[in-house]
Amino acid sequence: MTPVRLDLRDNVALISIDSPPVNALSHAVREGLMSCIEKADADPDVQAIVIICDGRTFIAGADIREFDMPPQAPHLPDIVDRIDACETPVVAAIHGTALGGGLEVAMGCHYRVALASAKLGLPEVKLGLLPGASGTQRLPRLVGAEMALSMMLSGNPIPAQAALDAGLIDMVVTTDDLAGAALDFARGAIDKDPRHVRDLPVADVAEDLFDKSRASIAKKARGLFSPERIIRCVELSTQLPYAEGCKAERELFMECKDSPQSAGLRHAFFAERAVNKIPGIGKETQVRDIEKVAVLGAGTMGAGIAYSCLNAGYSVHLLDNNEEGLERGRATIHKLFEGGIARGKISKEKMLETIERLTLSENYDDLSDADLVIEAVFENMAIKKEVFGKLDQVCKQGAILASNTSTLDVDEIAAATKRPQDVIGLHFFSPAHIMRLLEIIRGKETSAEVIATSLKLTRALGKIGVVVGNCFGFVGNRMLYSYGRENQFLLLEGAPPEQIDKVLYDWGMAMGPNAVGDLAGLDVGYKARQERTDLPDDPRFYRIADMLAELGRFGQKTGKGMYFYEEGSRQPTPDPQVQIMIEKESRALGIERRDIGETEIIERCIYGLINEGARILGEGIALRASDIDVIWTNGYGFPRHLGGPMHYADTVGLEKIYERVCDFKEEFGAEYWEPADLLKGLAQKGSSFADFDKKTPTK
Ligand code: T1G
Repeated sequence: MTPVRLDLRDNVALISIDSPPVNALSHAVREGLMSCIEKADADPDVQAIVIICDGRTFIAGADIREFDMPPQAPHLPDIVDRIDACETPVVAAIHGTALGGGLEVAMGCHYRVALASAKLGLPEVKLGLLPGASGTQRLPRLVGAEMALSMMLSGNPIPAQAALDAGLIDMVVTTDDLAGAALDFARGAIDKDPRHVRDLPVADVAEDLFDKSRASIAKKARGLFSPERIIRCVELSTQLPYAEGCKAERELFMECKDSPQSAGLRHAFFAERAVNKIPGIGKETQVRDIEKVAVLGAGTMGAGIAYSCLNAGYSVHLLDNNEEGLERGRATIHKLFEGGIARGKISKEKMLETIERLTLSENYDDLSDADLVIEAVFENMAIKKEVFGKLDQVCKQGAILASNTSTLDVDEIAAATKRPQDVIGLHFFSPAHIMRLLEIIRGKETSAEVIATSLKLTRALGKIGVVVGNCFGFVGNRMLYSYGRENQFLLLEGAPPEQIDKVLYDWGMAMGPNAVGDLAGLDVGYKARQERTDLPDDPRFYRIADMLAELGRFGQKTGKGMYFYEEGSRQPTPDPQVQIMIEKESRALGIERRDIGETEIIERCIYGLINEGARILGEGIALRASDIDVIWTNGYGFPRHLGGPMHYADTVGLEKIYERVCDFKEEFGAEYWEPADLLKGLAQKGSSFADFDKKTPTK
């Protein structure tokens, strides 16, 4: 059954694509589209053609899954050029999203009409690619080089009205009858000469446009492969005839497609969609209604969580056990709204309307009608158990009791209630209103309904929820311990903090571990370690971090941490006092300091992370290796273009990783470097984490 059909509406041919879920340009769709176009253009009774899609969206691009397969004809550039070559006027009728190859097909058409709610864009850069079917040559001809560049370098879609204003489309359809409006528009175009986009000139271009663009990507797209090639293509669109520009575009597209970066970004795309597939939790799983959310604890995290819930449309009840705390929380939320107004993200009116849904109190009884309670109090087990005990008494049956704990045992917290099936961990990342990641920790009693409801809440908050099992630090923070441990040891063995940070930053991390420690606050990690009773009996273990915290050097918030910070600055400055302290401590611990190279820093920090990830996967705390990748790319600044630590391990090869872990075990001992059984098993089989994931059930 071909996913493309051709119907005649009097003298207009209606070509409809029906290939759920997003009408991606799979081989079957391309074949169907090409044959329908040729048939309609050759039919003397056809005086105009409309291309439209069924389902929730217009074509959302090439079929990304096919990029790992040998290319099959007809190829998209040929289809786009065949549409443009039609003597019969062709109109694209757009709803939902016209993205990537979908917008290229639309720009191959002579006219474009779109529903007001539609969005149009070329997001290829987010996949490490560039528009490879004439998009880099056609968009500048329609909207000018400057706007074309900003659309392709950001990858963000624009709404229909902005597309009309820019000349990308010819009409915004304000009725719901898109097909009818498009057919009328097509009939109106019959007597007009088709407007062949390929023949349009690129409007005048500012002298310094491309230099400016290159300067802007130097920081924003640090280390990325495709942005420079996008700029090159648009530059060529202003210098070369259309066909030659497309030839150059194709070559640069193939370079991007075959780059490890695109493989990493494509992995991240599908990994973020796979997190919703939880065995035993499907569309049939009951979901509870959430209207009233109570947030317990008005500190930085509590206020950020409350703000996110308010913006997602929930009524929010913020509770704290003292008036000052409550006032601080209220002030933080107001400050976040003012920031949103200043950035044009929300209007004053919308803020006032939204803040109406916020209530404050110091009384637990006010939580009795909450559908969901998110506890965000001090990271201490005794306090959390006391809080959950109280919640168990006051909250209505069926209310979900969630803890924002970042490390503590969710089952132990749940045991403080008589309803452990309604208890779950919802681990937000700081700042809670910005970070997209949410670790959803299922306890051994947590019900499928509560997990399904938490996943729905996560989507409503515009976040990515990854369901993980319960252990100390869950997935993200447990792996962070290995990464941070090696950083701490490297400091004692001879690598200055600024060297470690520069090496990992240049390698791709958003920030080095020592700068991250200062940003998050060294007191936070210190208190969490004080809570633990299972830490290694090793005087070197987080020694420097503990010493800094005990000196009150908490990082940015105290102007001093591992680094020194000028008043009001977030710029880390190496502090000779700290270096002296570290060297003195090395001597006290009998550690002979040495010069440490870049490779060793990367391998010890990153391979430690991977080995712990493999252990977590082997224990079933994470369902998929790709889930671990989503957690680290969205929660810990791991470079998205490397796909995440587990995907990166596959690109290096698990044999190599396993071998190096064994070397480190030899050199530094089994306590920290015992290879994970899963890593050993996969490496010895010549297998990969991707192979492991293929065996993970999705239902
Ligand atoms: N190819 C293959 N599968 C796709 C797909 C695509 N382009 N887009 C979505 N899917 C799958 C997705 O994996 C999921 O599957 C389901 O559709 C629903 O997606 C030559 C080189 C359109 C805004 O980058 O941004 O064209 O998990 O959960 O939240 O120049 O999907 O259900 O099995 O994301 O409503 C450029 C990518 C390609 C757009 C809808 N296009 N897609 O969001 O649903 S490169 C893109 C999206 C290209 C040409 C170049 C979003 C969406 P499953 P979803 P959603």
